Amino acid sequence: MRLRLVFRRGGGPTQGEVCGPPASTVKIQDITVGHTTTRPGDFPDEAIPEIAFLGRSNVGKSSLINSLTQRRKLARTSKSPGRTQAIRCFRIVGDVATCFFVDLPGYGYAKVSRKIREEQWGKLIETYLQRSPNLLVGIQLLDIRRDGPTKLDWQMIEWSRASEVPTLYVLTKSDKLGQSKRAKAVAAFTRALDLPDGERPIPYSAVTGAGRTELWDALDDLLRRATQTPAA
Ligand SMILES: Nc1nc2c(ncn2[C@@H]2O[C@H](COP(=O)(O)OP(=O)(O)OP(=O)(O)O)[C@@H](O)[C@H]2O)c(=O)[nH]1
Ligand SMILES: [Mg+2]
Repeated sequence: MRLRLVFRRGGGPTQGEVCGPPASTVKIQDITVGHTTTRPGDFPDEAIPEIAFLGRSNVGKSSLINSLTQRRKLARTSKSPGRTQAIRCFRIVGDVATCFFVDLPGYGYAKVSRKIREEQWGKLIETYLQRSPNLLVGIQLLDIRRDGPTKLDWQMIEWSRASEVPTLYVLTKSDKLGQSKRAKAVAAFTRALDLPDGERPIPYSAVTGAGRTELWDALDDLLRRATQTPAA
């Protein structure tokens, strides 16, 4: 039986809201590699919530997917940027809901020609963000070692905000900073992103797993709301 989505674009809950019983860490029962495409508008034909991972090339999108699922080799990671060129979906069967994790190609990869970046990458991502019928939330990844979002990050963030895609912000590679620098970076990004009161980006390390429970709790909460049966 297909899950019925009650989530609506633009009307979604925000990261800081509390609703229902406290969220617990999602238990994953099964993971399979699903739909993969390089064609704009070619969406998965299964209507389950999609969680999309957005961020510049090499920021750690594929590593975050592997860390959240605790599968080391699910999404391909690489030291050389530009590894993920296609939209790749992973079907996650959890105890809360079944959903797709969507690994998107990173932006800002200098070696890809401008024409390809604008005509192919741009169309692929823009069409996905604007038209994907089951996109539940975008996870915007930002490197914690920067002082704030870069110019390209801002372009992406403005795109998501214009498309009314609810967004969670994750600061990657948090193991690279000591505790006090990490706290300062979280405060700086919170200010720069102008997040509503009580919300903050989640510092995450794919190396140590720090941030995993906090991020899963936020996703768990969104998935519960998206897949609950509406009252008659
Ligand atoms: N220390 C540390 N390194 C990380 C972390 N996350 C990712 N990396 C490293 O950063 C590099 C890029 O990681 P990927 O996950 O492949 O990045 P990506 O965003 O998927 O890159 P593209 O597919 O090119 O867009 C790899 O060398 C990872 O090992 C982290 O939390 N801590
Ligand atoms: Mg990748």
